[in-house]
Amino acid sequence: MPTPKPKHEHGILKFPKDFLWGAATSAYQVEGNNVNADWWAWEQKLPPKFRSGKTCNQYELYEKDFALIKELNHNAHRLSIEWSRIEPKDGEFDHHEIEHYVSVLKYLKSLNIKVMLTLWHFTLPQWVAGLGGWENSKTASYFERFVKRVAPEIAEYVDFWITLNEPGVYVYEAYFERVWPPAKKSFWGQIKTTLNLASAHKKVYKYLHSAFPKKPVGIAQNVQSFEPYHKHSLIEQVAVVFTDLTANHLFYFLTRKTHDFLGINYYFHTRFKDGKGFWPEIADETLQSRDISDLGWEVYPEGLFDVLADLSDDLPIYITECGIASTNDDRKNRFLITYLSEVYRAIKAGIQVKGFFYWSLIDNFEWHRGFDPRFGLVEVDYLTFERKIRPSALVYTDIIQHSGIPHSLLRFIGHTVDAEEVLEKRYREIIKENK
Ligand code: IFM
Repeated sequence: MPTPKPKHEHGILKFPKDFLWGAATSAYQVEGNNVNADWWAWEQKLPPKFRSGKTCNQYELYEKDFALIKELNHNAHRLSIEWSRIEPKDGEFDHHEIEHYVSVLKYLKSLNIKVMLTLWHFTLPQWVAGLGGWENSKTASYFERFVKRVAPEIAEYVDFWITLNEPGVYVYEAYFERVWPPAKKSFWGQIKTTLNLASAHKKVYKYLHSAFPKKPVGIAQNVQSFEPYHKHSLIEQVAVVFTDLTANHLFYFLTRKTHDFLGINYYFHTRFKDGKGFWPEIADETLQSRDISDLGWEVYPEGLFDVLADLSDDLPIYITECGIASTNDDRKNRFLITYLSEVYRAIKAGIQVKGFFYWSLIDNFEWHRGFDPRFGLVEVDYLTFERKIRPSALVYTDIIQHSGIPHSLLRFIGHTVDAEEVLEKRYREIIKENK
């Protein structure tokens, strides 16, 4: 006879058996010493606090980090390779660095982890930037040449390819906010960059797809949940439709028919509020007393369901990034439980969500914001490079081990429950080792 459930306890919110559970990183943000990248040159002009330096030193410590992945029970991992290491000069490939990545990926595979590999995550070799970066139409061919050189050497250790990470965010930060290189005010620069990124994706997709037909290819696109502040404001509705089309759908449209899956990175919920000007303003979350991360980004799990439903079509969807910068681990716990509950809801609604990669496995270099934002499931001490598993990492592990969200964790929503107390019973060993 099955043991009856304790009173008031419901069953686990079960995810599909083959669901991918993992976390994501990018090479420049965790490896350290990427001296041939355009970002490196750019950082040298900034105060020391904003320079990546050795960041988490994952270049040397990757085995340690991958052991953590295993310990935390992830069955998948998303990471990237650094173009500027592999091709530091035009057409000159560093065999030593290719070998390094072969070792990295081989090790990850030996742990029986599904590997999702990003080929471009915001940084360019300095020589490419010197020739005009993504504004130069030849960059798409340089990128294709790089991929054709490296992919055959690493393909056996890769399960999914991501050609580009967040092309729209790159254009926004580099040409609109101008806080990333090339930090240029140029409308045409934005247009050319967008089109050249789209062309790069298409070229590389075609190559990878025919060379390695069994390995799905996609991009990781940053998508936002947009809403009008006032239900009946026409101009706010117009702003929502326009921004949804340009920010969420345009790049997919420019690269249509060259995706085997949709990779989506979800962080933002934006409300447009009619203000003094012609175009609505973005409403300030802090003024609305909403729950926010250490970066001031709103915690809005429902938006994840919204973007999944908005983008859902015939293709499988992987949530290639979703995470929170917070030193308050209770907030991180609630984040994981509530956002994953939305993923559960989406799957129940028939949306083909196949995996979730929390951003990020470890704390890392958050671009122009430096090291203060703490996104990691694992805390990094930037002086000693020591890693320490946060209790929230164990909440994620608990979900992974249940292949769903158990009742004991759902209790966190709306209540303050001491995570360590709940988890201690299940993960006494890991908690002890990390104290
Ligand atoms: O750190 C970044 C990552 O490089 C791309 N997606 C968003 C993350 C958090 O800002």
